[in-house]
Amino acid sequence: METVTTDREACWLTTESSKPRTEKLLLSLVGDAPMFATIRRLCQNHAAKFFVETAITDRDTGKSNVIIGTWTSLGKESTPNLGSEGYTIFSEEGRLWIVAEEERGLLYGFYHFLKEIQLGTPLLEISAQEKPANVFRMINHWDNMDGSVERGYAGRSLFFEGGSFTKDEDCMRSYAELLSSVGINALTINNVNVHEQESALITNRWLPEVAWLAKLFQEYGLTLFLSINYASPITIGGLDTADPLETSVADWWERQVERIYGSIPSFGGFVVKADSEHRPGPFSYGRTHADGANMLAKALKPYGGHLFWRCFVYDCLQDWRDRSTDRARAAYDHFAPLDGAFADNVILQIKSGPMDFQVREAVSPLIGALKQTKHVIELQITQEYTGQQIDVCYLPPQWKEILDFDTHANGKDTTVADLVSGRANGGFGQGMTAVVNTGRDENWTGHSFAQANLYGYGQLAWNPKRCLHAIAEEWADRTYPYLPKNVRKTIVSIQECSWIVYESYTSPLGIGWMVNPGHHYGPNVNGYEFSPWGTYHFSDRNGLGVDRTRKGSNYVSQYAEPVGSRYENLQTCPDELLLFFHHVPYTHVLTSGKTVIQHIYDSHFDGVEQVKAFIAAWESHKQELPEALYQHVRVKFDAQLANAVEWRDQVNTYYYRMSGIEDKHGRTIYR
Ligand code: BDP
Repeated sequence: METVTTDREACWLTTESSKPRTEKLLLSLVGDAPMFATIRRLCQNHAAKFFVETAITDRDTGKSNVIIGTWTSLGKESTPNLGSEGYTIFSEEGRLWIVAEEERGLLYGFYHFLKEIQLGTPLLEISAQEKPANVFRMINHWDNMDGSVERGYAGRSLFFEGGSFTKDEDCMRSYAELLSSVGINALTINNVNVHEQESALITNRWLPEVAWLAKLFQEYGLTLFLSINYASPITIGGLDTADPLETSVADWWERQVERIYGSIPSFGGFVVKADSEHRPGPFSYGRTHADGANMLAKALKPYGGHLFWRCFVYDCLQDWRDRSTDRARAAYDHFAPLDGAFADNVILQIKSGPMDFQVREAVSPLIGALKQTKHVIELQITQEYTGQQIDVCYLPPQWKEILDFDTHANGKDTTVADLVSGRANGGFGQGMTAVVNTGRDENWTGHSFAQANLYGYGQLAWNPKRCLHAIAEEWADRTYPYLPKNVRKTIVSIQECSWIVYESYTSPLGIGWMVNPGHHYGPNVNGYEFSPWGTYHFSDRNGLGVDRTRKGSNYVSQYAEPVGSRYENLQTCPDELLLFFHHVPYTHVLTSGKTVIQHIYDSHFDGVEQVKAFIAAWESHKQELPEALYQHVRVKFDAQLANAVEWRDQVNTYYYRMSGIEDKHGRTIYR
C-alpha cells in the first residue's frame, strides 16, 4: 500500500512566519473543555512558531497575555448571544480574551486569533464578534475504498486505499485542522455513488475504523456522516426488498442505526443519492422520495441524526422527447410537489444549478420553492467542469453570484444566501455543502492555487456577505507570506478573473456541456449532443441554444416572478445565460451590442490571450519566486494554455462551419 505523505507543502495554515513577532505568548486555557486538548495542539503546531517563547497554563495565573475560556468558566457576563459556534475576542486590562458560549466557539475563536497572528496584527488590536450564518458548513468526499476519488484531481483518497482505511493519524489531524480552520463543521468520507465495498462501511467490519475517524474529527468540531446505498437492506442485509413502506426494511435500518450510534455517539447521519444515474431508490417500489427519506430519518431521529437526501434526481436514459423531459426541470418537478412531506430531520440537498455544476448555469429554482422542507445548497469545489485543477479557476466569485441571487421567493430581496441560511424562511435553510477538491497530493489540491477554492468555500459558508476581495487577499497573504507584496497581488488578480477567463474559452453564453464525455476535461462540441443525458445545445445552421421559455420546455415557470419573466424575455435575459434559456439565430444581437456569433469568436480569442497574459505575469516574477513554486504553476499554465487553444479552435471552427459567418476582425479560424 502506498504510504500517505504527511510532510505537507505550505498551505494557509502551515506556512512559516516571515516576520517573527517580538512577544512571548503566555496562554491560559481556563476550564475543562475537552476542546482545550485540540487548542493546545494547534497552539504548539501553528501559533508557537510566531512567538519568541510560548507557555500554556490551564488556569489564569494573572501573568498570561491571552486567556481562553467560556463565559461560565471565566465567570464573565455573556455578551449578545452568538450561539454554540460563535465567539468574541477583545482586550481588557492589557490582555487578550477569547470567549465563547461553548467549546466549539473557542476553537473557532482560536483560529481567528491564529489568523491575525499570521497576518501580523498587534496582539491587543485583535478584536472580533463572530457567529456563523449557516448551521451546516459541510463537505462531501467522493472517495472510494479502493483509494480512487470520483472527480478527484488531487491524488488518491485521504481516507482509503486498497479496500481499507489509510488510518494515518498525522495526516488525518492535519486535514481536520485544514477543514476546521475555515469553519467547516461536517463531512462525508465516501462517494455518493456507494458501490458494494462502501456499502459495508456501516457493518461491524468497518465501524471501528469509522468510529476512530469520527472521534478524531469530532475533536476539531467536525461531524462525520456516511453516504449509504439505498438498497443496503438487499445488498448487505439479505432482504429481498428495500421498499421503504415494508416493516422489515424499516426495522432493518433501525437496527443498523442503533448499532452505528452504539459505536459512534457523535455520528451525524446519512447522505443518500437515490433514483439518480443508476442508483437504486424508492421509485423501484412505486414510492416517493418522501417515503424513502422519512423511513431512514425515523431510524436516525432518536439519536439526533440527520438525513441528507439529494435532489439531483433525473432520468439519465431519456432524450429530450417533449418539454417535460428537459433535464433542467427535473429537481423542481420531483421535489417541489413534496414540500412539507419530509420529516424534520430530513435535509434536501440541492445542487446550485438545475443541471450539474457547469461553469455557468441559472440558479436552481428549487431554492426558494421549498417553504416547509429543510434544505442545503450543494456546490462543487472540485473542478470537474471547471478545469480539473489544471486550469486556474477560482470559484468564490461564482458562488458569491449564486448566494447573492435574488430569487424573489418571498418578494424582492430574498437572496439564496438568506434562504439557505434559514434567515428568510424560518430556519428551513440549513446551510451549505460542497463536493471537496482535496486528496493525497502534497499540497492537498493538485494545483496550489486551488487551495483557495476550499478556503473561499469555508469563508463564504461562515459568512456569505464577506467581501470577496478580502477573502482572496487573506488567502494569498497567509499562504505566501514569504513572497513580495506585488507577487501576491498578481496571484490575487489572476485568481479573481480566472472564472470569467475559463468561461470565455469554453462553452458560450451559458450553454454548457461541450466537454469530453466521461472525464469532462477539454472540448468536444457534440460529445453529449446525441446521447441520452439531457445535455444539448441544439446547434444547427440557423441557430443555437436551449428553448426553456414558455413556448419551449417552460422551465422558466419554475421561478418566482419577476425572475421567470426576466429570463423569458429576450430583451431582459442576461447575456451570460442567453443560450441556457433561448434558442436564437447566430445574428441575434446581445445586450452588449455584439452578435452571438461574434461574441463566440471574440470571447474564445480573448480567453486564450488572457491565459497568455497569466503566463506573462508569472514570468515577470520569475526572479522573486522560489523555483519549486514557479515551476509548479508554470507547468499548469502551459497545460491550461494548450486546453484554451483547443477549446478556441474547436468551438470557433464548429460555429464558423455551422453559421458560415466570417469573423468580422478577419482572424484565422482553424478550419
Ligand atoms: C456529476 C458527476 C458524477 C456524480 C454526479 C452526482 O459527473 O460523477 O456522481 O454528478 O452529483 O457531476 O451525483
